[in-house]
Parts: sequence; structure tokens; C-alpha cells
Amino acid sequence: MLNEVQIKFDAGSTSISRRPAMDAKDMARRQLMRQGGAALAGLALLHSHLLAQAFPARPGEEVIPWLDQPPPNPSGGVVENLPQWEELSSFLTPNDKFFRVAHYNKPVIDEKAWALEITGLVKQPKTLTLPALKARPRKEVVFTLECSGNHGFPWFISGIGTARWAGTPLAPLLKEAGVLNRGMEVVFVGSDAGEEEVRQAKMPQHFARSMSLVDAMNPNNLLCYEMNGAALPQPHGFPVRLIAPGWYGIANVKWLKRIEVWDTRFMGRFMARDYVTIREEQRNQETVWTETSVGRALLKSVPAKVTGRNGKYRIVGAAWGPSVARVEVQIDAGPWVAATMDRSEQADFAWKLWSLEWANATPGEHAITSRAVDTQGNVQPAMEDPRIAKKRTYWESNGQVTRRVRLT
Ligand SMILES: Nc1nc2c(c(=O)[nH]1)N[C@H]1C(S)=C(S)[C@@H](COP(=O)(O)O)O[C@H]1N2
Ligand SMILES: [Mo]
Repeated sequence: MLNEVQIKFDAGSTSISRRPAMDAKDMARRQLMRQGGAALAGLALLHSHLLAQAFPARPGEEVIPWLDQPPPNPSGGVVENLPQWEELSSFLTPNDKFFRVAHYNKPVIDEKAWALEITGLVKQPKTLTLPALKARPRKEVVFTLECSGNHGFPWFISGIGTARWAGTPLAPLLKEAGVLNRGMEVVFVGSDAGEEEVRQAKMPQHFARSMSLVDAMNPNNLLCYEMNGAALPQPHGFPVRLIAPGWYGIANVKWLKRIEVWDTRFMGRFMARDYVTIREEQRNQETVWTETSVGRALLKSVPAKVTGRNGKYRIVGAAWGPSVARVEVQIDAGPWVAATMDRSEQADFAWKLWSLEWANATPGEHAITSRAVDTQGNVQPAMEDPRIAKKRTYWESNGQVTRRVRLT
């Protein structure tokens, strides 16, 4: 069991078969294990500059730390800067509190030497410098970016953040470049690179992800050069990254170098080998195994923190994914109770913060679970739901999250 916890997030392209399945029972067992080793000491409440105070600390309020603290991050620099959920005190995540994922190197790019190429099956290939991109129409989007590996491991539970991203829309640029009729796939290539091996062929490869032309032309997609009012920070992709609202983190290619239009599907590591969800499905009498590329974000929520004041407790959390309508909270084995959605900050592609006044809280240990419900009535699946329990890879782990807390 302990070895499982140590498994690296980034174990390479051939590792799917080596990775043990994360099933609901595993999750429950790990959660039990973690309760013992919770490191509560030194939990610092960081009073960082708050960008928007959706849940400002109330006078005299204290945060009750979760008992089930995640174990240390073993990813060796692939995943960095994971915040503690208890720190959530603003709708926007400050840049220095925003998690980071980099699968290869982390290039430091000289903006003067940099230009973005748009090439491949286009009539008019383009090369755009940073000033040229900034001279184009500017658009902002508040978007919650979640790594699809978030909640795939006990240590990886806060790979998510919300920022106000600014840049220029991608679609008009592709239009100006003039995509040829047979162009059907748009490949986004980063400046970072590593070595990949497929069937004994070793090759250098840049980080890359693709979208269908239809998805790439979505007016929400930005060539982004600004994050929360600052120049896009180096670890988040300076000078320019793709921001694809509504998609998991992996689609949001950082350190963008080239955009290529192809007439065939792109089958690179992060499209077709890693970030592939394998699921066992029951269709009538037949068991079908599906393999799908991680793409659009799924419905999800978490309890973020419990605060106490004068013996009264409040649970605060976040919910995201397509069209969240409401959130329900369960304490121990009690009934599901509707949370209050925070209406002070709202944006189509951003998380929604919620809270619940904890009625009749009793001293002792408690389990808190949340579930998001979308406008169609779809409910965030329980960990035991076949959609989660019969998933054989760790990505897209949008099952309900339970946290544990002790009240005195
Ligand atoms: N070029 C490049 N882009 C990338 C990655 C990467 O390794 N290289 N990681 C992706 C993944 S897996 C995630 S979750 C997001 C994380 O974005 P952030 O580091 O700005 O939080 O970036 C995506 N874009
Ligand atoms: Mo990711």
C-alpha cells in the first residue's frame, strides 16, 4: 500500500499497465491510512493579497484543519505549488498560490527572440511576435483550470485554481491564416521537450496537444499572455499559452511555440497514450472497455474548509465543471443538505463557491462529503459509482470527495 502512495505522477508513456487501478475501495483504504499520519502542526493560514473576497475571514473566525491532510507530493517537480484547501479565501487564486504542472523542462523564454508560428494546412502561414499579439483585440476570461490528474492520488487533491486570463482570441487568427478545406486538426506545440519511446523508436518530442478544427475555432479560446493582471508568469507558460475554457488543464498548452493545422488526427503522448482514460462499461449484457482522450472538464465539487466562530461552524467549498446548478453536502451518514451558492462572483467557466452553516455540530470526528448537481440534474458520481469505480486509470477523477474534521 505504501508503495502505491509513492507512485510518481509522471511515470512515463508506457506506465498505464504498471499503474494499479484506483478503485473506490483503494480510495477508502488510503483515506483511513492518512488519518493517522496527519501533520497538523505548522498549518499556516496565509494572509496573502486577496483578489476577491468571496469568503473573507470573519472576525474571530478560525479554520479547523482537515484531519486527512494529503501526504507529501512525490512527483519530483512535475506537479508544484499545491495549495492547501484550507487557504481558500478568494474567488480568484493568486498567481503565487496557483498549482503548476510541467511534464518536461520548464523553458525560460526570451520574449524578444520569441514568435508564434501558425503553419501547416493554411493559405497564409503567420509568424506573430508578442507585441503583434498584444496589438490584436484583447479578451478576458475567468476560468478554473483543473489538472485531470487531480484527486487521482492521495497527495494530489488541490491541482486546481481560478484566474482571470487575458489574451487575444485564437479563432480570428486561424481564419486569417485561411485553413484549407482538408484541415481538420489543430496541433498546439510547446517549447518544452523530452524524449519519448514508442515501439523501440526513441525520439525527441515537444509537449503538444490537439483539438479538432471545430473545437479550436471556439470563440472562447485565447492565446493568453496575462494572468490575474500580470504578465503570464514563466512557470505558467510565458510568454503565451493556450487558454481553452471548459477543458481540463492538459489542453491548455504552455510556452506555445507553434500552431499546426493537419489533415489527420494527432496521436502524441498527451493525446493518445498518457491522459487516456480507460473504463470498463456495462452495456446490456456486454462488458465494453473504452479508451478516451482526456478533454472537457467534468462536474465536480469539494469541501474546501471548515471555519468556526463562537462554537458555530461553517463549511465552505467549491464546485466546477459544465453548468453547475447547486451543491449538496452530507455530514457523516446524515441527509444531503443544500448548500448556499455564493452569488457575489460568477463567471461561466469559473468555479462556484458555496457554504453551509453546520447545524447542531457536535464535538468529535466528522466526515464531510459534497456533490455538485448540474442544470440537467446530473449528479457528481459517488466513488462507488461504476463511472468512477470501473475507471482503470487515474485521470478524470470527479467522484465525490469526503474530508474529515474533528470539532472540540
Ligand atoms: N507546454 C506544456 N503545457 C502544459 C503542460 C506541460 O507540461 N507543458 N502541462 C499541462 C497540464 S497537465 C496542466 S494540468 C496545465 C497546468 O497549468 P499550470 O501549470 O499553469 O497550472 O498545463 C498544461 N499545459
Ligand atoms: Mo494536468
